[in-house]
Amino acid sequence: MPLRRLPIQISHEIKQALTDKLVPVVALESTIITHGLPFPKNVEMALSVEQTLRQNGAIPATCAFINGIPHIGLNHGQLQQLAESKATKVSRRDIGHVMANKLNGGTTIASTMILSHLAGIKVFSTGGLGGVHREGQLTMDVSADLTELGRTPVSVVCAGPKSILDIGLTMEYLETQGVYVGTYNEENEPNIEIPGFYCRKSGVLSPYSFKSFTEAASIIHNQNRLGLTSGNVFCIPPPKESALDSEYIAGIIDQANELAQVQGISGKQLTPFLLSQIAIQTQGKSVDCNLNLVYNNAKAGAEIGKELLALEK
Ligand code: PSU
Ligand code: MN
Repeated sequence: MPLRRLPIQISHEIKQALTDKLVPVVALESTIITHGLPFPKNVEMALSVEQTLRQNGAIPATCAFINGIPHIGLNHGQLQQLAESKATKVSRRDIGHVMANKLNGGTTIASTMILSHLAGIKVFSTGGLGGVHREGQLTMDVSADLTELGRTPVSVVCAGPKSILDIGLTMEYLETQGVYVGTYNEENEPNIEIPGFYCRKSGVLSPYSFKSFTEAASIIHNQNRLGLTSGNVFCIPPPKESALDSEYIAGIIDQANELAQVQGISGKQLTPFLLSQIAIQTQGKSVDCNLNLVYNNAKAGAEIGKELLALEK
């Protein structure tokens, strides 16, 4: 469908960039603003990550639902409104409901991929991927991010699935869905592991690694040339300076998972609950790590976007 016929509010700047194909557009999600980070760090992050993308030669495209209308590209007032308001967490299944009821909503990775693909945006950077929750084989709590990656050709640049999840099961699920997962391996380390969001390692080997952003772009480009309809996950280990020690965080995560069970928290509330518990228990260290890795992933997203545009010329 031509862009102008879609019931999506796309900013003028983004429309222009998608038409001109001179500068890459990189999508950003907004559940991290509405449900992932505490106020006011969420606003700070939302503004700074956009700036990081611009400083690295890309146009930011933050996605969200405002009064039920899907938006790609928000102004500062809208970002602020979203960060302060009671917004719904919107994944694929929530979209029609939020539009029909004119609600504000933060988009998860899944729904950001949907909006991005409709608009023709191919690269999306964020913090952490949803996944198969621990005991997921019993609870069937598998993030809709994973099925979306199996059906929508958008590439997600992230710091891996959070260690609150079962990363091994998450990798199995993504393999079944036909999703490439690679970890950035600049230094050519043997046996590189998937990063576990707060930690540079997770104990689970990465199915693939990529040495450069050119290689990442080439993977996307070759899939596009064949018309494959699945997405990709490019994992960037969190910056060394702010990564947390795996043993330190493991105990805190176990406690948070236990508390969630005791309090009967499940479904879409589980991820936000675990994140807030971890923030409390680490006295904000997890939040600082989260912010730094979001900026780091934005830089990588901008580089991959630039390389992809060059290949598409
Ligand atoms: N990881 C983060 N912060 C977040 C999320 C993941 O570090 O806010 C959000 C993302 O929007 C992701 C969603 O798409 O949680 C996954 O939620 P669920 O597991 O309910 O699908
Ligand atoms: Mn879930």
